[in-house]
Amino acid sequence: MRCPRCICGRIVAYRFAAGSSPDAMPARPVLAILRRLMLADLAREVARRRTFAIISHPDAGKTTLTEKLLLYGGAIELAGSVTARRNQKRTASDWMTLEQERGISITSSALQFEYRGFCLNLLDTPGHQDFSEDTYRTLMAADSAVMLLDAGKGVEAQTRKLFAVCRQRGLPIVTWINKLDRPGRDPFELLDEVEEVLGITAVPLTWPIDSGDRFRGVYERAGRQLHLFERTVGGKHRAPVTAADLHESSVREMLGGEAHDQLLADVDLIEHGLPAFDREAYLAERVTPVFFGSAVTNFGVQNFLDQFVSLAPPPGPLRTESGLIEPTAGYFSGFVYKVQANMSKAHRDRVAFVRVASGSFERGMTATHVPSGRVLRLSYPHRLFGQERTTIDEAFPGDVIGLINPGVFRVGDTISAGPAFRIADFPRFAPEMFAQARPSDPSQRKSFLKGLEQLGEEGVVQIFRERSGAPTPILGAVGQLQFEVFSYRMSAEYNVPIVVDTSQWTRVRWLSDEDAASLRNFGHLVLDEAGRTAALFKNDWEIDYSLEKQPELRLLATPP
Ligand SMILES: Nc1nc2c(ncn2[C@@H]2O[C@H](COP(=O)(O)OP(=O)(O)OP(=O)(O)O)[C@@H](O)[C@H]2O)c(=O)[nH]1
Ligand SMILES: [Mg+2]
Repeated sequence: MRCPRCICGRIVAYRFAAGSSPDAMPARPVLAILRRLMLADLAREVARRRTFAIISHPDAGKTTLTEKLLLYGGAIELAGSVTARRNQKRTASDWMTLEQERGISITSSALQFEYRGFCLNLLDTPGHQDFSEDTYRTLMAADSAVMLLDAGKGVEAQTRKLFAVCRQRGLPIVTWINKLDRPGRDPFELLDEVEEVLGITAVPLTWPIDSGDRFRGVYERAGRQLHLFERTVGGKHRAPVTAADLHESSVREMLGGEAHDQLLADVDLIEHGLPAFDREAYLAERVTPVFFGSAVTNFGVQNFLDQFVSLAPPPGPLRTESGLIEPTAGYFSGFVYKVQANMSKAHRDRVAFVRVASGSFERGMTATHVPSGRVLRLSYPHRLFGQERTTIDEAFPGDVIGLINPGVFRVGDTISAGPAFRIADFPRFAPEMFAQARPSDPSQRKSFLKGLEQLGEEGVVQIFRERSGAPTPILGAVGQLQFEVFSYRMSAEYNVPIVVDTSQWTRVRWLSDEDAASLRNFGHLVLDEAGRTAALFKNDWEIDYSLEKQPELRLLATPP
């Protein structure tokens, strides 16, 4: 007499174990017990979840580390390689053809896997600044972040920006210093740089044993032990590891006297000269714990994962315009942080990535799409794994579920089976580049408009229309690469080669219809995707001049 859903199954068993027939039980106490048990289950599921984003400057190795975490989590058997040759297995997270051709991440992806009783939701993000809108929004869905540094380069420009966004969002940050298998900078110098440039105390939890060709493994502070690794071909399998004592003679023989002396001196300095790690200070974003390793050879990945699951915070409350929503609130709620069209050739559809914020999600449940007020039955939820998807029956706070988007969901939308709410401070970017786009073959206008609508909904570029009614749309982007991705995907996914003519506008300001009518000097009037009026300007000077001549104008840098 088990219900197919695990929670109810346990209740049925409980009721019969208590020796009473279901009919004989008074309805209310049973419901109260059921509710209590469901909430206890929910609290347990929340406590074992870790939802985190991997961030860094381009090329530091985020996708490679993602792949290795999946390998150690048992979610994949063989790690692909970003640089893999054609026809070899590719990484799970860089699934888009364009990503594989260029070896860079263009779009963020969500991957879920289990590790030692924890359920991890890993969000790989693109490092390139042209895609930072996607990265910033993905950070809305994360409870903490892993920041990668290239050991040869230290803190780079884009890392600084992303670190600032994490700070703003209140995300605790773990640091992974990568590429130790290459000649890199001195580890102490790197820690100093983190502290000076980012203004956060860096406390190493592991320490590299030598570097470059001679990188042999890491010293783990928690167990005061060395973990010595062996390389595997192409880093495709887990690296065999042996634990050893710092002072063992075999270790000295293996490393050589000089390197061993250096390691002893380093460890002495770390243990006696640096502050002890304090998890509360990490959660309060005053401290970043630092791990050293090499994602490509798998060195240090397991130590990292073992410690990360107990360090990183479980899902926290969601900040909304009407206050906080706790993950253990008794109703399902979530928000869309991303929309992606045509993820697989087999399913030419649009998927909304929803981060569950509170309550349990069950397949087939109904919830209100807050912006439209429509009640939706959520019948086909998916678990996403890069490009792959499987239907799921339930999900909990911290999880990312994919909902097939029948044109309803837009980025930033909320869904709730309880009270309606809106997210506070959802990141919105004003584009700084504009271009006009048209199909190379005018007879393909219908397919062109379909692609325009779907890729616009996804946010590949922002779409503006001429207020005058002229038919050529204007694309807005934060960076040039967005136009290239748009053009590539129009051709690959909608079969419409297009011509993109870059225009001279670099600024957009939103304004009321009255102000638009009175605009005298500069400002090319357009409508954004939601039909709001905006004006395009060539530069800041044009805006300043307009405001000087018409001080009554109200020009907004982000949509109202
Ligand atoms: N030597 C060495 N190379 C690495 C390591 N990790 C990654 N790489 C290489 O660095 C390059 C970039 O790696 P990715 O994982 O794509 O970097 P990414 O940070 O995801 O890049 P974007 O997503 O485009 O920002 C690839 O050629 C990797 O093989 C490492 O530990 N050691
Ligand atoms: Mg990547």
